[in-house]
Amino acid sequence: MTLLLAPLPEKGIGLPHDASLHGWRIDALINETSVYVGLLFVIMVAWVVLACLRHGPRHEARFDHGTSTRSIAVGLCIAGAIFFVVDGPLFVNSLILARDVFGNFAKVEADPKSVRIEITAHQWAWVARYAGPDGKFNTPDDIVTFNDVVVPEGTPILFQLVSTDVIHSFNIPNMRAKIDAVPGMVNRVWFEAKETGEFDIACAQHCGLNHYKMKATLTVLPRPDWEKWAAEASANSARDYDPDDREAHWGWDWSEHARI
Ligand SMILES: [Cu+2]
Repeated sequence: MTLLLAPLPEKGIGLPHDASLHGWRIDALINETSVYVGLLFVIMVAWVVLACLRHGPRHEARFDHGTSTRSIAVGLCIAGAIFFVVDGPLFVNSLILARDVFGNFAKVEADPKSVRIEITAHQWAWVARYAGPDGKFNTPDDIVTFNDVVVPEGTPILFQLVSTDVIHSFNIPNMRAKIDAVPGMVNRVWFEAKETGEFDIACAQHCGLNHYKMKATLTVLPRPDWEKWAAEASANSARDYDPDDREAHWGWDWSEHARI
């Protein structure tokens, strides 16, 4: 098995390396936001500088309480321009992305190649469960890993997540995937890796004293290598299966009612 284990370099001060198929869509929204925020910052600073230069100590102060028709009209125009040029398009584009890509679970669920993984978050670790060859969770051939998620490249990976204690957040920056694990809910997220390698999984909600320890590893393998890994891991699980170890049987039936 050839495996690239060296962490990918994170160059510069920009976003983390994007190793996912659809990550560029998120990056485009972030970059668009940054451009508008930068532009507004420059306009505001120029405005303040201009006001300082024009209205020095010898200039007689003229002011109102912002209740004049002119003040209200100017305020509404600026707010409206910002909303329709900046917030509105960002909001609409986010909704379109959520509908067509990141929230389009029906399409990913229907793909026979996709890999399903259940994640249980707890203070302070991630436990992952794969269904194994029978396709059913909580059976002897399930693969269970601890702080270690192994997935194939070029395949949609579907996660359902729960938490047994407090709110955690399953965050894989290099895959632009992030979702909270909330007690009492099954949440979900998906991504597709476009390259092999090792990537960080972190918890993005401050979840207690040892929050910093919730670091796991995502390993992306070429599909044939992953299939070999899964077959071996499943055979090991089936051999070591203990029907009396009830604590180990925490999996659930793949939920139709999972939410984003
Ligand atoms: Cu956490």
